[in-house]
Formats: sequence, structure tokens, C-alpha cells
Amino acid sequence: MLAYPWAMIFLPDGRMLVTERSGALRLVSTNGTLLSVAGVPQVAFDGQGGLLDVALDPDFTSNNVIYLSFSENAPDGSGLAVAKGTLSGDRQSLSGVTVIWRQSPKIANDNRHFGGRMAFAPDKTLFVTAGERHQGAPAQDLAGTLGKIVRINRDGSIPTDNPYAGQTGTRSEIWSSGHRNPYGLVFAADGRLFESEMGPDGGDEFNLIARGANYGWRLVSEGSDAGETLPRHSTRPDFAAPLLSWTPVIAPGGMIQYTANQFRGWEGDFVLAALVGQGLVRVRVSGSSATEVGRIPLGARIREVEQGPDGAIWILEDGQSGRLLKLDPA
Ligand SMILES: [Ca+2]
Repeated sequence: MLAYPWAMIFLPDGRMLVTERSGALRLVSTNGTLLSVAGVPQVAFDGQGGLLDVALDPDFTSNNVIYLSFSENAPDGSGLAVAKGTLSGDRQSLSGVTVIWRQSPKIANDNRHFGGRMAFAPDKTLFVTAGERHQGAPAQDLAGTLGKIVRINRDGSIPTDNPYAGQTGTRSEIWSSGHRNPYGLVFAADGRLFESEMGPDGGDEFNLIARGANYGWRLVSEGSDAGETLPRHSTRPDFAAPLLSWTPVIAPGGMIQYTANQFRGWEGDFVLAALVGQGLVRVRVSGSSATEVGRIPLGARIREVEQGPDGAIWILEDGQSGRLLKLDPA
């Protein structure tokens, strides 16, 4: 059993790294043995925070570098952060850990909506989802990184071709704005970036992410928030509308694009872990439209989904004692 498992990734040798939100990074062998990786940064395990995503450097096979996202405490509140470090040859310790990005501002009165998902672009820049920390309006404020997707270089510097780079009063790492709590982020095989995020009461979203676009939160939504019905995306064509939204919510966790053929007919589809939806939700994209094409009920809140080296689908159950499971296509 894993304690609050949140994310996983396959190493080139077939073993897995799994994060536990309570703060441990676990090395899982192909026969299911669990080890802990030493040297992980101190995290703030509180509310929806803790150790969140793990990603491999695009040049991992030569540099052994991994990236971790997590919430951290500071005197002025908690915030999302991203650190990088080098995995040892036996994969059981991390060295040279350096924080390369921090959400701004910190939030002192809430421990929700950190986002925290990471994805590498084909150009090897790192995209990170930063939730709006349950603050709403700051998702529209380009002077901060609440409710944004940010793009940074692997050393934490900011690409000069980012949409707001060098503009006064903006954070140069911002790629897109107006997000609520994005937990899914995938570069598709065609190079386009797709994101899933939790809506409020209704209105979960599956978005195609465009450079510099605003996704509308909390000015528009397909849901209601705290009893207030929000204007729909259709009322504000200046905001990017989701390709697909869900009411009632599925509460999307992790997401992949399935690229194998072990699950027949799924190749190219997006597969979303669903917490409230208690299973997997399969989405097919055609051009710039998307449709839900299937659900796999699994009877538990599913936090994360990943594709194994042989094309199998692996999932993490959510919660205090979640299982890591391999799904059988039959
Ligand atoms: Ca939106």
C-alpha cells in the first residue's frame, strides 16, 4: 500500500517512481517491492499539498536528473515549488537538489488547489500547472502565478520567447492564464499541449492550451461556485473555452495520451484518472474538438494513470492507503 500516492513515472529499466503526497518518493521494482528514495526535499503535507508530481529529464538516460513538484511552507504561507536533483545509479538517493521555480504569491489561508503537474515540451522546456490556491480572481492576475501554466527552462531560467517575457507587471514564466486546479498536462504526439482541470460544482475542463491564452476562471465556467452560477464560456469569446467539460464532475487527476495498441482502439486517445468519477475516462480528440468515448469504472477514486513500457495501463488509487494497479485489457 502507498500513502496518499499522487504521481508515477516509469524509469527506462521498467521500474517506477511513485510519489506519496505525505512526502516520500518510492522506487517500485517490477515485482512490486517498495523502496524509498533518500534526499527528497522537505514538503508541506497539508490539505491538498505535499509531494506531488515527478518527471524525468528529457535527457535522463545520460544525466539521471528528475524533477519533483511539491508544496512548501514559508513565513508568508504555503506555495507550489519545483525542484530538480540527480538520481543515484541504484536509484535510491537524490543529490544536488535545487529548487528551480516557486509559485508567487504564497497563500497563508488555504491549503487547496496547488495544481503541480509537470510536462516537458518537445523543445525540452518544462511546463508546470500552478493552481489558483482556491483564491479565484488571482487566476486572472498576470502579476502572479496563481491559476497559470508556466514554462521554464530546465535550470529555472525563463525562455525569452514566452508570451509575457519582459512585459512590465507580468510574470515572465506565464504561458497561459485563467486556470482553476489543473491536475492533467500532456504534450500529445502531434506536439500540442492538452490540460485537464477541476471545475467548481460542475464544469471540469479538458483544454487545448495555446500560448498566451486565457481560460477564463473565475470569470467564466461551465459550473457553479459556492452556489453562484458563473457565466458560461460562450458569453466571453475572448476566453478559450474547453474542448470538453463535465457536469456532474469527474474530478480529473492525472492524464496520459495512450500511444500503444494493447488496449485495442485506444491509440491516440487521452485517458483521464477520475477521482469523483471513480475510474478512467477516455477522450478522443479530432482536430480542435473532443468527445468522451468511454469510461472504465474501477470502484475507487483514481488519482493517476500512466502507460507502461509494454503498453499496459497503470493506475494509482487515491487516499491514505492507495494501491498501484496494472490493468488487464481483457
Ligand atoms: Ca475555463
